[in-house]
Amino acid sequence: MTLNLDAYWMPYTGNRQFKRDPRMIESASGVWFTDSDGRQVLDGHSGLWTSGLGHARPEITEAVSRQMAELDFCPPFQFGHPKAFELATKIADLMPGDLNHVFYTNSGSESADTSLKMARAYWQLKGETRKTRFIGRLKGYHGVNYGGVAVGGIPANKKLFGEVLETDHLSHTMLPENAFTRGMPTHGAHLADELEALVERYGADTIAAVIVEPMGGSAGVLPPPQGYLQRLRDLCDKHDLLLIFDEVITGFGRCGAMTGADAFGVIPDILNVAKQLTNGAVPMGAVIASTEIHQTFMDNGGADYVLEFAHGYTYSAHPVACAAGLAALDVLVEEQLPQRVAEEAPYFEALLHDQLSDKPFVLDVRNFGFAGAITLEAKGDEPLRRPFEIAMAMWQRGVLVRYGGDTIQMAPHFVMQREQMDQMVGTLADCLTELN
Ligand code: PXG
Ligand code: PLP
Repeated sequence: MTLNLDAYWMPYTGNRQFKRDPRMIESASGVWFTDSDGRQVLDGHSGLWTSGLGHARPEITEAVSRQMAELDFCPPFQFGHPKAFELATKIADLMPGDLNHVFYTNSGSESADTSLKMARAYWQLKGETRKTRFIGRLKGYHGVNYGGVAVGGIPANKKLFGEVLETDHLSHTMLPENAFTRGMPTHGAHLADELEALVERYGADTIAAVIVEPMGGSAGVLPPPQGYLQRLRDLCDKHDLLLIFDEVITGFGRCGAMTGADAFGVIPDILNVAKQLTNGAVPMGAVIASTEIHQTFMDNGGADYVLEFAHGYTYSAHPVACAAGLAALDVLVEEQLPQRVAEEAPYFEALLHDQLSDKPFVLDVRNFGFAGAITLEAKGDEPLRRPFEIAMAMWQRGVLVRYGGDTIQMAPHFVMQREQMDQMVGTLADCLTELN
């Protein structure tokens, strides 16, 4: 049977090129995919930043199968099931500071929009009814729903869709003088001071929150400059703005700590997760709020049978997702994988910089934890073409990496062995040389 490729309109994909030359993945195990030709392909991106524990973990597979048979669905509005509470407690225990209250979503995009609604509603409940504006950051990615797109800072994601929120954006932190920095750049903390100018322009009494990824992911791995996040935190405190960290990529181990907040030593008021929460096995996200924010909703809820937050998804706290999340977080903690990432990150860092910095077209190499990216010189007037061509050549040679904008991105599984990292980065180095 030949597969009809016509009906499926693929997300964030060049559909015409894909359907001409499909890259079909049929199974996965550990750090390996098997494609439709039976080839073993090294997964150099942990799925889509999702699957740090390795694919098809039996602990998760078994928990999900058991859950399907036991309770396949439970209405999340007005009813609950034990695993939703158990998982929330576990997540809260893993979060820094007093980030203790977990609101479930089904994706990073839903987490973004949930966090924005939570922030605005918080100020409404406090009587600060004018605090409605959001500050994002250029190159920021907060998913594809309308709120997330508005605070996001990637022009191609915004161009055709219109604006629905009052936003403004801080500059991004990818300074030319930081090119080829290993880990966190030394320059750029001053860019956080732009928040002062925005407060000056709009008034703190009109700004609800600042939302940033502690380490930029989608735009091609942007570790925060040293001191930058702390300055943002201080300015948010000074002007009474909520600070939201979008940790959809950095949450649960990627930075060599449980969260980006832990890795960089700065605690937000709201922290968004998705992806790694279930190891990618079942869609799930969450927004974790501080005690103060949660309590504000509870205190203003009116009669106790009346809902405090008019928000939620049919699939919030889905039992199968909760089972997957419980199993995934158990593995993450028991195998001490955030620590393993921290221990192995220097090896990955050295590999990236030593193997790639001197290769043709490479304008920058960036890394932190188990995240790495290179920026490539435009091919004529086409900045997107070279990363695509390189990634296709790598796929031919049995390594999957992500291409996006003018970057190639790598995200080793937390369990990846050094020889597999060697293969991944070595294949990239070869392709850069040979496609010259
Ligand atoms: N916030 C952040 C920080 C993300 O990285 C989302 C929100 C949206 O999550 P969902 O689950 O709605 O896709 C993300 C997702 C890449 C890449 O190339 C990264 C993401 C999505 C697609 C591609 O790095 N991150
Ligand atoms: N659209 C319609 C017509 C619906 O009935 C619902 C949910 O009941 C939704 C959208 C929202 O779906 P979800 O809760 O899965 O986000």
